[in-house]
Amino acid sequence: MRFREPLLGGNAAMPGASLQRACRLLVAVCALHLGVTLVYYLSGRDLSRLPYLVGVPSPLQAGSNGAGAIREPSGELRPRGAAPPPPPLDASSEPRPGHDSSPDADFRPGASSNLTSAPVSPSTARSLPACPEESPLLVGPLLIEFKAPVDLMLLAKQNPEVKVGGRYAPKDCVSPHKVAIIIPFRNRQEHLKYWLYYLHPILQRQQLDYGVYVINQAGDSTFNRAKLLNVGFREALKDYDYNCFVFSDVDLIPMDDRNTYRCFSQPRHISVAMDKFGFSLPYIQFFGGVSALSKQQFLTINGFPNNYWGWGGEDDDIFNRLVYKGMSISRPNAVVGKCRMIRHSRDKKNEPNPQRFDRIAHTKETMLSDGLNTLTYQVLDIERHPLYTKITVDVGTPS
Ligand SMILES: [Mn+2]
Repeated sequence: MRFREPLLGGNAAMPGASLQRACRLLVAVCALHLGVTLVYYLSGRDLSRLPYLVGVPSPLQAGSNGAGAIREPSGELRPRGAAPPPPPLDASSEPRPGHDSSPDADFRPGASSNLTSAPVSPSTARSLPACPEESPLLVGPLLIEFKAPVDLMLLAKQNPEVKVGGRYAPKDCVSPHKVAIIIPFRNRQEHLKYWLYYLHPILQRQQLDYGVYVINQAGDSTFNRAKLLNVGFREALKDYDYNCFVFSDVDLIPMDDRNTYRCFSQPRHISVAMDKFGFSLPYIQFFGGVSALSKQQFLTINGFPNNYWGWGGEDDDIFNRLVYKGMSISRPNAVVGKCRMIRHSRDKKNEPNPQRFDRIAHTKETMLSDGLNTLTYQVLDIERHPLYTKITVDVGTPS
């Protein structure tokens, strides 16, 4: 600093006017260089598109991020919880720019990956940065209650960024978490409405690239939760290259949006502190309610068992499969992991399964001969609703 003062002051502190002029020139060149570098940096670090982007406010800077990020969470802390993100400044955020199929792709903000894809419109081609490790949109504890009825039409309007079939991906960044949420289902439309009401805003704030799949068991024979989950895994993969699967009961709602519905290096148990169990685990091996497995983790255990008919046991079988394959369970803490279950009476045709204890005792032998590799079912119907995809399936009857 001290060296420059005489220069900038213009006093004849230095010997020789020509030397002084040369120094000024040098400073000017440096300033120009700095300026140009800054422009390159701010224009999305995409060198090839500089001429196009200069002077065009990038969506990242131009408010959609800020406005969305700030307004959305503030509404969420209050009872009117599911206040949706405000309507986006739509910049043709059409389906997944430059999608790539590697499950754990490293989404660098660099331009190269997108330049290799087919010619597309400028806004689609512009490379998005990777979403941050932890979403800045999270608000923490949520008030969850089941009083006011939910209007699905209104709810869809409140979630304008959710695409038909219940698909969503962040507009401003690329999420590495391509999550299919699989909900085993039969005759619980009222519960589903609450689930959609609370979860869509949460999942969007978690910056996940997700889709919601309701797997509806046709007919009225005994319910088979685990088989429906297997069906969901297989059917969702026909839609999109999901790399993570969250398996959720329809009546469980997280009470804290820091409990991220995504996958981890080990299988994740998500519903670790249910109100039903006094906000703690009923037993240490408990893996029921809501859990998340990466595609690879799911494949490693041959999926879930297909032969647990009626209530109970299938979650313990899944836990055993994971342990036998050398995995451990990842969990959030009991504060972040709090969740509410919608109170209900036992469903018809979902009586406790008397065979469950015997089956759980033999997981090690049965897991290779019962699972994804023996899964058979018949899809009867696929409905794409605004906030979810409903797949009605015939899973057969107990043999
Ligand atoms: Mn329940």
